[in-house]
Amino acid sequence: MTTFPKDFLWGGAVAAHQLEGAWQAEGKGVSLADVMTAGSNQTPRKITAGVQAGENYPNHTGIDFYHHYKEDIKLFAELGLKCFRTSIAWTRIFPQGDEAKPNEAGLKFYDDLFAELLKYDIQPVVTLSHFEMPYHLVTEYGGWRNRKLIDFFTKFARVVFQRYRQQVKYWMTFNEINNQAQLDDWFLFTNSGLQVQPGEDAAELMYQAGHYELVASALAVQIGHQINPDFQIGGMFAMGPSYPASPDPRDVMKAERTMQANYWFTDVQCKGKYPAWLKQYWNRQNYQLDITLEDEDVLKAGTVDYIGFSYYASHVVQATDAEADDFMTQASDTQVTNPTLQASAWGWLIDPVGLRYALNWFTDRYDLPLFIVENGLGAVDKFAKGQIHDPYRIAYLRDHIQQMALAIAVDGVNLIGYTPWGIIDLVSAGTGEMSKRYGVIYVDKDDQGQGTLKRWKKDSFTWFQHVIATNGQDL
Ligand code: BGP
Repeated sequence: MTTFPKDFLWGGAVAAHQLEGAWQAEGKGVSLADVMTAGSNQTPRKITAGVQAGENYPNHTGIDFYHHYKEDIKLFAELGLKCFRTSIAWTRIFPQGDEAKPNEAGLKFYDDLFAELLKYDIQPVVTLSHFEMPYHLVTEYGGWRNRKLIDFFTKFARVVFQRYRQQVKYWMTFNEINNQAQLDDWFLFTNSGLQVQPGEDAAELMYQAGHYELVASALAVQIGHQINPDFQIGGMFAMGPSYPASPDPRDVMKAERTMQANYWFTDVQCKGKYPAWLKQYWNRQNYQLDITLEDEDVLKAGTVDYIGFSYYASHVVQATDAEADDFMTQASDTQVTNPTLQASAWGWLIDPVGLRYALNWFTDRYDLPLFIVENGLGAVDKFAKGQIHDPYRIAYLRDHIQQMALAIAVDGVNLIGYTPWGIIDLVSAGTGEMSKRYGVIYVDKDDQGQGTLKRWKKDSFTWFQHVIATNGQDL
């Protein structure tokens, strides 16, 4: 059975704000993540109005990757990684977001980081915007509700494309751009820097901001290809398939609606145009969106080269009478449990077959190369005498890799790589916890920010090392 191609990109994924720390080093500006406190499974993170004294901001220190990256990359090399997905912190390059000139010290940091990776033949894979835009763009411009953001973002993109045109081949524009479709306050803020004001329609605002991001992304694709025609520039989507709760056709329709409502961003980035149902929906809602004919041409000309996506869990949805044609009903309102699956300690349903389903769904719909740029299990690990036994993580990764192998060998899916999330423990984006760990490398730091920051290999490190060494043959 042919499974993983010879040049398959086994890797690991992180985002700058979740691990670098050094939040004020060498001119770095304040990002969205810098104004979010630590939360927990029970307590949501607070978004504070600027950095406030006396609050706990875990992203300020992360795991201090900024000062430890050489030692960490050495471990990645030992693990056998072929690629490493990270983001470039926008605030290191343009601290406020609207400056005329970039911050040279910030650019230099990524010169050094990428050089260190390449020294070990580890390819950097880069996300341009991963929940960490400059906070100044929120306070001064209202985030992505403002068309000016397109210029600020494309300027940032041009600068880093130009600077790293020899070092980086695989890029992604916006991390999980589709999360905001759920209209959750946290996602609206982290994705788009939006804070809904009294009297505003959150959905209309999200559509407007999303449109500007899509235009910015399409322009970035074009700019990138001009700078280096070999660049592969992808979209990045949060994929969590929605299954119908029963064979009742209304549940099946509900699942279809939920998929449409969550993946129209993907339609635009891959097909270059909005789906028909969405335009009808905007008309029915009487939304007055600023979408010009020129924008539509930009979207057409800036489709992505591949689909990057995260996959953690699937969902089950159930129809309720009132909502048949309301595309904005949040999936979570009508989610029901799935008795066939186990959940993680954070309630995320563990569904390896759902990953194969997702790979097929993307392929059937868009026929583009696929790159799984996040997947993994957030769990509490026990550290004892320098050892971390994490068979649950090994089982999770193994089961998902098995489904990837089937999708390649049986279904003919064009899957180019796999970068498990949080390959080294880092700050959780959703809760700000350190104790929600994904890594195969353990970092000694707790939720209160205490610890030596020493790195330790978990059992999953040795296991994943062997998986990569055998190109996924021996799981
Ligand atoms: C994705 C984000 C990541 C990441 C991951 C795990 O949504 O792209 O930044 O953190 O989810 O989520 P969490 O950290 O909340 O467990």
